[in-house]
Amino acid sequence: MLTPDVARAKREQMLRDGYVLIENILPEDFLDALRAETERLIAAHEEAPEHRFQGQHIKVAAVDNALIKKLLTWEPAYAALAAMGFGDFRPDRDRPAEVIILTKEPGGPPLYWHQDWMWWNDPLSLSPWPEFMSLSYYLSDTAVSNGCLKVIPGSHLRRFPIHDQLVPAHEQGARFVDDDDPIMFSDAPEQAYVEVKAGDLALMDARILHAAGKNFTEQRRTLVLSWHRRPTGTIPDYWRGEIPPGILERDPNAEYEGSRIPGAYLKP
Ligand SMILES: O=C(O)CCC(=O)C(=O)O
Ligand SMILES: [Fe+2]
Repeated sequence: MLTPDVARAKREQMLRDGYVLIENILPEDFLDALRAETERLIAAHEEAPEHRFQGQHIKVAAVDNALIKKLLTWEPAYAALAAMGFGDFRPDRDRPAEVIILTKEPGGPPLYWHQDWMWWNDPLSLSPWPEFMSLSYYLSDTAVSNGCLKVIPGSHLRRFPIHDQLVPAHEQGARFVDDDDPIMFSDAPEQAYVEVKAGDLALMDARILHAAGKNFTEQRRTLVLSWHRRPTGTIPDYWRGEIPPGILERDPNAEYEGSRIPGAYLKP
């Protein structure tokens, strides 16, 4: 269990940097069961060419899979979130509770720089606290050698030069870039590597710029990721800071056209 001080420090890191690690959330027997289940699902799946930078890309709904249901209701994870003030995050309400199994295959390519926020026209993009985050469980230890995650801390709230040089994420273009694209696979001066132990829980604000390296090892590096959202239009109980006028004045009934391209709401 996180002590109140540790939980607060982790929340502060999440708000400031856009990511944080919560160590040792899944025990070894649960990890083993997830390894066996993901290997079974991967064996029955054919990796689509457009997913090669993300590896296998398999969506599994909790209603279809007891082990995934167990993961998406895993008490130690949700207790840690609650201790941090993130107890109102739930699996994304726009679709059934699900995970995405993502991999780096042995020798697999790096993943391009991108962020996963899809509502840059919505003033919610100004939120100083997270509204939409990924919960990521890596099933093996990660390091630069097997293509660990890298992030640009603070890039969820502030525009960095690389924001204006990227091809938009995933289906909007990045899936089709050349393997040697000099920007999409670059080392950014501000980047930080996120090395994890199997069983840690990694949280990322959907707005943060992130990428992953090439897997130089002979072992598959598997990640089970799920998107979680808090109730839109509410202020978190822990928030004591100023509330951006754009958030206060946001019309909850307006239709904001989706966009993966950070616009005027992301300021330098
Ligand atoms: O492979 C990883 O570590 C990150 C995956 C990711 O960010 C994505 O597929 O959107
Ligand atoms: Fe991502």
